[in-house]
Amino acid sequence: MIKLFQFEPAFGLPNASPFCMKLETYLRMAGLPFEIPTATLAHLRRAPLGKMPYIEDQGRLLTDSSFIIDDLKLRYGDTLDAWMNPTERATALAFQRLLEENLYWAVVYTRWVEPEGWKLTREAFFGKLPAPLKWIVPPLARRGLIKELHGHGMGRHSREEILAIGRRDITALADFLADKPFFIDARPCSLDACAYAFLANLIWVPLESELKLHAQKYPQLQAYCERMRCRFYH
Ligand SMILES: N[C@@H](CCC(=O)N[C@@H](CS)C(=O)NCC(=O)O)C(=O)O
Repeated sequence: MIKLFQFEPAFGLPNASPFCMKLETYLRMAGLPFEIPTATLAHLRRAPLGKMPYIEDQGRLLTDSSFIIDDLKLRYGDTLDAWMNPTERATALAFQRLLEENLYWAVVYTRWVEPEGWKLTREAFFGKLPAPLKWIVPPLARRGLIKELHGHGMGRHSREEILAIGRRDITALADFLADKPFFIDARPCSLDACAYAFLANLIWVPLESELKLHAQKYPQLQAYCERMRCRFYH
């Protein structure tokens, strides 16, 4: 059975990491049996690229949610995306990149840099660490994330600019989803695993960030998250 290594559930969500929640959602959507070994930060030390999620399957460790999904498709069949035409595939990839390579960093800013977000993030990811680690690790991790934000480029912008970038992405997602049940069509595809994980991590977290407030202006995004939850987490 596939072992899924990820952070422990937080914020009332399966995972506070959108990448972990994306992979868990994909496994559920594809109907692949998996188990989640007791989540602990110690798993992160075994992670092949130092990031979660990763899986252990048939004696192999695989990492990166997208590479894992590609590998699972090859070995267990592609039940979710096989129906898509090249234009739909290209569109799905473009939205995946918007979520993972751009909106993600605006969300990281609201969670790791803004003081209200940091309070919640600190508790969600490090709340269970024993002393003295729970005093030492969080500020180091936060410093690392701030460095990454700077390296990505997002962190070089002002707060207002970062929020404007995030709001534009959210508006694009809402406009493209419009009144469709799923992102590409009436059928869910693997982009929906990603979109749901990122949107739920905005709309359903107990952090009243400006990005959450913006996302909540679009009833279709809320209805979409509800639809995905009912269909794949029951
Ligand atoms: N491209 C990776 C991104 C995974 C990722 O960024 N994971 C973050 C959590 S959201 C992580 O494990 N960070 C821990 C660290 O950088 O130390 C994927 O798709 O799996």
